[in-house]
Amino acid sequence: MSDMPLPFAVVPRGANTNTAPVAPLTDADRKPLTKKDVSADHPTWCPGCGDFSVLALYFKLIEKRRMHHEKITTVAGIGCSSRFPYFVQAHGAHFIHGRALPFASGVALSRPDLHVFVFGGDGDAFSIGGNHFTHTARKNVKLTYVVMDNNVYGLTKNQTSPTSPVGFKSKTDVWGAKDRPINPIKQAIFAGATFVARTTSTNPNHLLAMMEQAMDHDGFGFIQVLSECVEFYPGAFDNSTPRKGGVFAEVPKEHDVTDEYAAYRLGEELSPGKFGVFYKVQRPTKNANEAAIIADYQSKVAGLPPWQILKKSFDRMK
Ligand SMILES: Cc1ncc(C[n+]2csc(CCOP(=O)(O)OP(=O)(O)O)c2C)c(N)n1
Ligand code: SF4
Ligand SMILES: [Mg+2]
Repeated sequence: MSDMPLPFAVVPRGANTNTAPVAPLTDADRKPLTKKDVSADHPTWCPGCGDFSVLALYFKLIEKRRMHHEKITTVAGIGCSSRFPYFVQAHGAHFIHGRALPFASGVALSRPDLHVFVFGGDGDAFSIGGNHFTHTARKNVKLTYVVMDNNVYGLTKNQTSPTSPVGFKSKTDVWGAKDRPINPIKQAIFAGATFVARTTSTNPNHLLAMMEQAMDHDGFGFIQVLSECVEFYPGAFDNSTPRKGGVFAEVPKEHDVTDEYAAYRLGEELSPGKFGVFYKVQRPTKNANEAAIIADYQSKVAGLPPWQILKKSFDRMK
């Protein structure tokens, strides 16, 4: 809740807390943050991992959209991809495996001045976090969820993930995976996401464009980023990488992004499928719905802050 005092001080990592407070600068007065300003620890990903590209484009986005430290919020679960917040010199949380979305929802609902970005992997999103994915999508919480899909569990060293194709050999499927993989695009549309897109770490301009569009969307934005795990599933996305002989085919211009069934059919295409925005509609967000409830209640209780309204509700339940 925005006006509830926090029991701890929140400062960007590396910030000098001893300096006297200065008057807040307007965004126009402030230089855009460059990669140098927002890079934290050296990424510990394997050389060649697709996740590097997603991080580089996130830095570009921060610079291009003139986001500043106090507004950058990067949340993740657990996995190689989920190490993301460690590498961004701003506010963020590396949360529990599969539980990034509930945490991020709390931030997004209580801090309407922020745009929350959530990064994670295919296991994090669709396996252990599958139920959270469904419910965050159907509630249309305003945030951007970027799933770096490498079709494998990378951090735990090569287990079958929910997006691994049939036949994929891993430590958990030594004779080749038998189970039908989930289709993230169809899953997201079906669950109720209001912005659904696919991109790839090998096409930087496209990846940046998708992140920008998702950020501008007023609702739950989901992006599937094909991001190769060079260690445990090399070559997984060669069929969509032109320099490896693959085809990068964009969503046709005539596709109606508001047509749920058309989006679903387009999502049905087999790998590599199309790239771009499959689905985009406007629906009331959880944020707007909650804000309306709070405003309505505040009008009846002489402007109490949200946390006191909550406290009163809990007291009534005792
Ligand atoms: C509650 C819990 N269950 C299981 C694990 C072990 N674990 C850590 S990461 C991971 C899977 C990571 O795969 P994915 O989300 O696809 O991310 P990637 O490493 O491929 O980027 C698992 C099973 C954990 N850390 N916590
Ligand atoms: S194990 Fe795979 S996903 Fe993890 S850092 Fe290495 S290449 Fe990337
Ligand atoms: Mg993975």
